[in-house]
Amino acid sequence: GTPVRREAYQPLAYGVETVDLDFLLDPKATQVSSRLVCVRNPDAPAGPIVLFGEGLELLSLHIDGAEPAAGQLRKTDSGLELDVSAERVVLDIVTRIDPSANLTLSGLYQSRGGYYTQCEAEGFRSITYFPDRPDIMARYTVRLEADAAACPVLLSNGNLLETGNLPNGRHFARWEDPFPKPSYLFALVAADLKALERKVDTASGREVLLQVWVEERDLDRVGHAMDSLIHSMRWDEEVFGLELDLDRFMIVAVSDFNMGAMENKGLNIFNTKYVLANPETGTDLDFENVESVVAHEYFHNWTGNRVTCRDWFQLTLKEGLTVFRDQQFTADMMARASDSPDAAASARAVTRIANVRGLRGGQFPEDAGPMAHPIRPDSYQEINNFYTATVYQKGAEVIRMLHTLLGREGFRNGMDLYFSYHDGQAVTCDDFVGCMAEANGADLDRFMRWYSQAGTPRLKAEGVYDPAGRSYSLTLSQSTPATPGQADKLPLHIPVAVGLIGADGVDLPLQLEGEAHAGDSTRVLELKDASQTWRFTGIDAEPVPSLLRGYSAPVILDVVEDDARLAFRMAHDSDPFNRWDAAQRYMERVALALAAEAAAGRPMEVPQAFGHAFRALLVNASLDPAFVAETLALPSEAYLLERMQPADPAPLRAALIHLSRELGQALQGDFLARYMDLEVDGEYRYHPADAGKRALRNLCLRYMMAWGGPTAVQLASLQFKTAGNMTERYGALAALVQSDAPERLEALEAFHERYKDDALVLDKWFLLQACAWRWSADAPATLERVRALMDNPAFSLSNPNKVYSLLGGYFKANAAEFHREDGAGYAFWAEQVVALDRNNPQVASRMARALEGWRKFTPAIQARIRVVLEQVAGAEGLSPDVTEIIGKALA
Ligand code: B3K
Ligand code: ZN
Repeated sequence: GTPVRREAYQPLAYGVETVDLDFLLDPKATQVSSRLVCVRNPDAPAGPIVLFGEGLELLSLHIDGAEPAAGQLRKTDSGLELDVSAERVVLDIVTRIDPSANLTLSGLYQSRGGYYTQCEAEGFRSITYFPDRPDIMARYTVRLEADAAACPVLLSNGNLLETGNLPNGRHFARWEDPFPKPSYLFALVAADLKALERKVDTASGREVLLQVWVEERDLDRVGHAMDSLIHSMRWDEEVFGLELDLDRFMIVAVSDFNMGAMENKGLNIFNTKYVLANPETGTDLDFENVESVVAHEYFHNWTGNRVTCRDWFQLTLKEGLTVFRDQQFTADMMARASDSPDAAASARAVTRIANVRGLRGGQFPEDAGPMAHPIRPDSYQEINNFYTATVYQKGAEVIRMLHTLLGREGFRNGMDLYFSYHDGQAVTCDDFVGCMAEANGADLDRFMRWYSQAGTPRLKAEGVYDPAGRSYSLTLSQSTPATPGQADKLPLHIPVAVGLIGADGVDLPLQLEGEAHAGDSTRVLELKDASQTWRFTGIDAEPVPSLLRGYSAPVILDVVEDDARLAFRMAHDSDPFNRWDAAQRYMERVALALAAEAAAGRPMEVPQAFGHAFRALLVNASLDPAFVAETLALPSEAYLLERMQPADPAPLRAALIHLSRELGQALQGDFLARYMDLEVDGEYRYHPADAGKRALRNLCLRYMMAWGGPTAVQLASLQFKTAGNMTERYGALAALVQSDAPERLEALEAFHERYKDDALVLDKWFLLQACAWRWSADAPATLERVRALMDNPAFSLSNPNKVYSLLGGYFKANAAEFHREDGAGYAFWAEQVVALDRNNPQVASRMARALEGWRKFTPAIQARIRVVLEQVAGAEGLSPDVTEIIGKALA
């Protein structure tokens, strides 16, 4: 379709003051009655009342109680327009919809016999006619009526006013949300659910009711979500002074859901994956994810709901900020269990590392491909395609830079000002940054370019030591590559946290030219021009720079560092993030060099020095195991493919297999020793210290298995059989899947048998097989396995979690198998994208995106991919979602 443009924003002539909804829920014929009090917006140009509607059957419409006059009501491409002259009119609209036929999982749909809604971004318009835009904020009351046996629980936003029984086995409930909200935050649930409940006091002493609603059989898996919710409430009170504003806060878990969760006011709806976790079914990572998604949605109550977005181009206003908040929360949760400041710093770094891994593996490829867009896009064809890593993850990095530039207190002052000016409003990113600037007397004009420029900036650093002057000059230069529609880029305002390490491995105190004395050993330099130089004085010998500490800006750092210097920083950098980064850079260098050898058909050899640097971290028992696990884990293939020019998955995979195998073999004794002494005794608890040990232990097991000796197979089998929790069981299975030993199939089989009725655990089983590498030439090909798994009774193309695990795992996390030379992976992709698109365009579009970065590959690979891109482009009845992705990929 025609793109929507940010510049074209116009307020609507009529807003809505109150909405009264009445739902007569029925699987095939749900009747929705809506009464809207529409009010003329004095700040908007004159115009009709605009109502969006999609796939609705209009039963009746009355204006102030009367039928519309001739010509007063018009049908448009997107809904209805109504000409009225009064300042204030009451509309009564009755529509009928068919939830059972709605497989898009947007709007009102059914899942396992219950009714659920998903309205962000534009789902409300497929429930009823409405000015469905985030700048239309109204107060809602909702009446729900449904079959009492099938749907004993009836929920909507806000406070419960009344419930009652009706004839014919029906019942009803009435809800009222006291806060004005945009339609995308509307929600209802009618289903057979049970709740875990807690009553807690807010900081100001108000008692609030917390509920987590799940199917009865899942009640033993909700404790962690409830704890996470309570921790989130406390954190937002303590760190931002923000309290829950409702008397009741509900979380509902549903197993058919397009994304992670949704922050509907007072009624968050979650994918079961981010609610349910107990030691038997969830890994440490699941526990961590539940905690951070619960926090994320809860934090939206202020950053998103109380202050919302004026239009969807401003999405990062709420998403970037809320991701930043949930990242800070997770870091605090990790650190609070630590027993020393160093341990706390390392724990925080582990969170930061996970954030940055996500950014590099997910956002960098997006920013380098045909979908590259600024965190505040200028146009889109389908808004659902713009819930991206750029808007979310890079958006969070932009907020983090503000935090770095303004400091913790300055940032908090900016937040306070933001709420004091904009509570209850729908605003823009300029409004947010404006508050940050005003509260701090800061000039952030140049900083705003982060909102308008796409592409990952390159930061180049060159240092020159002057022995005579005892000074060290650091020159930082920046450039941003061209992206689609943006040929020329301007310099950005980039905070670069810098330290200088002395020859003894200890940080030097830093004194910039012109300063009276030395200060901290990490300094934030503010690069604003294309190139700037800073001179550090009082430096007795050439230092080793440690740049971009804590990853202070979302850029690619380009600095000449030889292997020895990387090994030095791996051993000594006092900034744990940079210590990890040094290890990753070294590993990347080794992996890409091996891949080049493999591509050229030459033998691969792992440099000894790398093995030594790797081993030094492996055997260092004074380091936090969680941190060590991060430093020794391979960089993601997605990220390495981005760094490889041209990208070529097969030799890269060969290199990674070779590297893991060589390390596993050379360091077998060390891996085994660490494996043995990292065993966690006692009952499972989700605790960062225990989780760190399990993570490193599982990593050791995988390296041992990569080498493949009999001890490895024995250990993995034993761990698999005796595991007392899912982290250990799944860790062992993941290791076994790397081998060709018969134990591999036995374990997969046993796992399936044990969990065949457990949807979420089976998702892991599907994922593991979809992502499996082939460790030997005669291992069975993954594609055939994936196809066969689609016939498993537990698999379903209409359940997004299943699709993300099996198909998403194969398309997005198994490059060497997906890009197999005969093109069979691509043909499978085309077939599945088209099939998915018939029912669920959002899920189809996510899968379609697996090939958008096709131009980074070798010419031979590109030629094969072009064929299937064109094939999908020519498919009949393609959704706008997939059309946009494929169109941009081929442009
Ligand atoms: N705001 C939702 C995402 C909605 C996606 C719509 N396609 C979840 C979140 O970011 O918290
Ligand atoms: Zn969000």
